[in-house]
Amino acid sequence: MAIERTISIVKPDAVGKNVIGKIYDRFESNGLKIVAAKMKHLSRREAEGFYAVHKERPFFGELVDFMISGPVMIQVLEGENAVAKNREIMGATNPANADEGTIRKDFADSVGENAVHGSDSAENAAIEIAYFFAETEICPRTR
Ligand code: DAT
Ligand code: MG
Repeated sequence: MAIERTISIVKPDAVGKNVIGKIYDRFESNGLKIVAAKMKHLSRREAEGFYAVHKERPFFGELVDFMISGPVMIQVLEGENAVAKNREIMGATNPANADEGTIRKDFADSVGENAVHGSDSAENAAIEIAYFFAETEICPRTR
């Protein structure tokens, strides 16, 4: 299976609950390696640009307001099948529908405030990684 990279964001609700480490443990326990990370309080413009694909959705304003309500922790995860594996570890968008043992089941309160973001395809992962990180900020750990 191919080694991939994906973007993960610990959203303001989970940063506020002080569970960054608990969420990082889920990645590491499942074989994903953190190869870059930064904490950032996004500007409105950064959040709107990141979620531009959703700009016509009715929840866009609410989503942007939430994403700039506090700092986020942004990381690049690397590993076999990283995009799909991270999505699996995250659980369904709505925590009410998330499987037991997933991040959203354990740490999210609602579909709007759902603890984590994860890229949904390898193609979008590449775009999202480049949105937040220069290649020189990424430290490959697989050889
Ligand atoms: P995901 O984050 O699982 O990839 P998505 O890409 O469909 O989900 O939506 C992006 C984010 O937008 C999601 O994490 C939370 C918010 N969102 C999605 N559907 C929503 C809804 N029905 N009401 C409020 N916020 C929603
Ligand atoms: Mg998505």
